Amino acid sequence: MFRTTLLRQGMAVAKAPKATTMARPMRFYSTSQKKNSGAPSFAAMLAVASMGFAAYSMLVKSREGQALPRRKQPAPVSEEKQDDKQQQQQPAEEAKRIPAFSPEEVTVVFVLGGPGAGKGTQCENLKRDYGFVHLSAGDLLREEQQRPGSKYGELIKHYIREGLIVPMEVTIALLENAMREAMEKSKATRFLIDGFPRKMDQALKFEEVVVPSKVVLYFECPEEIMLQRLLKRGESSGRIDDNIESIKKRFAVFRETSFPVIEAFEKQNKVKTVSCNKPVDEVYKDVRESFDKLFGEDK
Ligand code: UP5
Ligand code: MG
Repeated sequence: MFRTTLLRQGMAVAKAPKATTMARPMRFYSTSQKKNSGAPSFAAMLAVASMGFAAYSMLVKSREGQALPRRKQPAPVSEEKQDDKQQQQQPAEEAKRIPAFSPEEVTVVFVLGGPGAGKGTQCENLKRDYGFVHLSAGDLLREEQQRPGSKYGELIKHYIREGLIVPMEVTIALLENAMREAMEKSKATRFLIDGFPRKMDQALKFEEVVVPSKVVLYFECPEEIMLQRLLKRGESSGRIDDNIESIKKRFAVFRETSFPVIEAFEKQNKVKTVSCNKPVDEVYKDVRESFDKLFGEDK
């Protein structure tokens, strides 16, 4: 629905900012390296802000009239006495409630880690074994970028190539719509949100308007290893960001902007860290240990 509405809007594509930071050779991420990863111009900020407002209006509109899992409300004492008019108003009011989904009914695991850490690879294993729906924010953005007629195509392409973070309104709308689709199609209630949130404001907004996350799975990996993996994948992936220039920018943004998100979740005791510097099967063994405790058959 977001996509259809998007098409009808004819909104101008924002002139996107350029990345200004380059990666320094380093192995580990620490709290002492926080810097601004790009200084957008005033015009770009204005364009993004108006795009964000429009995207959110669409998101709210897209919720109207949809019956999906939401926070359970205690029945009002006078429920049986409500007149017809009041009863007609209720569904529309409920549809606008935020967060959109109840954390008691919908489980979200944020899967985070540097570029090439192995998030997508491990999510596919988890999808198979634990009945999760795997939603990669990067895949959803690439799909939107390639969709013929997308008003956001050029903007997304620029941000991805520069390793920058696409304005959250676009990503959150794509994620929420994909969650709804999966709920409608297969009554899905468990979601792996791969590669999102990458910025603190994204984390706060998603948890406010969509659903609070249950746990954060963090794949820890040295940059040198991730670099080798991405360059190897770049030989055949066709991804516009699997080249040395883009990879350096992606690393810098992860280090400076995305890693603090993991640190913030850590303070809430929500993070399960798994080292990725070993073969896929061995990494998965460690992931399973955490998931069996959290989501095993008896859970
Ligand atoms: N591989 C995996 N595990 C291995 C292992 N244990 N041993 C040996 N090899 C292993 O794996 C990468 C490669 O390594 C593969 O070839 C794999 O076989 C091998 P993969 O599972 O794909 O790693 P992953 O962590 O998913 O790497 P990816 O490149 O997808 O991570 P990114 O976070 O960089 O990419 P994403 O698609 O999430 O985002 C791309 C861009 O989209 C971002 O840079 C940003 O511009 C934009 N974006 C946003 O703006 N907002 C968002 O919310 C999300 C994305
Ligand atoms: Mg991935």
